[in-house]
Amino acid sequence: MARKIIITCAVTGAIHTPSMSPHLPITPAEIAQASIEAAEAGASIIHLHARDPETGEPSPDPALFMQFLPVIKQSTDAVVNITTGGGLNMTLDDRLAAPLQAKPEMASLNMGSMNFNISGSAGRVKEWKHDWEKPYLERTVNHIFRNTFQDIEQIVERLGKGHGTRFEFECYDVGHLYNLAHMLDRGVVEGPLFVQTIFGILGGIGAEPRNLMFMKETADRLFGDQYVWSVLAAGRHQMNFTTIAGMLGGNVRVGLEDSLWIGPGKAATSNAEQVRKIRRILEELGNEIATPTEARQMLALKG
Ligand code: KMH
Ligand code: ZN
Repeated sequence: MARKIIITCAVTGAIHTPSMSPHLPITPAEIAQASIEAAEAGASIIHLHARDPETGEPSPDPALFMQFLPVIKQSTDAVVNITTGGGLNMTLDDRLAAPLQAKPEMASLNMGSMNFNISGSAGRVKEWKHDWEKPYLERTVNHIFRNTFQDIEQIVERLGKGHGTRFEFECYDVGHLYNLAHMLDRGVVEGPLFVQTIFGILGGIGAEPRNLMFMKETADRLFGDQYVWSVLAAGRHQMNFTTIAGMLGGNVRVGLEDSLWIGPGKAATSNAEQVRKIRRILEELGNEIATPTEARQMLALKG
């Protein structure tokens, strides 16, 4: 089979706030609709967070996830990937609550503790629509995104070993690749590893093409043929980084979680618009896009 590119779409996340874009899906119905449209546009994996429908604030409440997960499952064949990164100030138990209930094929697994600041991805913040937004974003200046070795092992133990969920390993810097290699060496995780290398989050490695090459070369050395490479880049770097990654043999992630833009100075009006754009670029350059079935094969998912 010729190599096919997996497109992941991360539809809402926990960083951007409703005042930054009227197109950010917030309610369960909006998240379901955005996911279905993204899958129809060519995304074979949908990465999901939930939000409080009243305020838009990120929420770990499994009841909210359960309002959109079955709708997405019924309407698409896409792989459902639930965050374990959650949002600011959520405990590990909060972060695990929805995935433990939903037992998805895939969940995110963040490979190290770090500073994590909105500035890397948010674009411009002009006004605060909800009371929680300003303090929420200000908290990032003294916030640690906690992912200790013990946290990582606990997520693998409870979700991976417990329910057969496989992971999108989120690596925001070179050290995170070594953390993952350490887990591989100790037999905590096994291949094929879906390694999501992330560029342009303030607190992680910057969005420069030489860093993309360095992360890829490091992953090649550490994981050899035991990994499947994917790339996301925050904000305005999203489309050019994913294009380069596609041409270098990688897979790609887009979506409004990672960027609110569709082009220079132009806001994206939907997740599907971003999926269509990267698909168009990659197909124009001679690549083929993976179906959900092909993505499941490439990543050894439980289906
Ligand atoms: N917001 C992305 C840069 C997670 O959900 O676990 C990383 C992410 C984290 O997707
Ligand atoms: Zn996420």
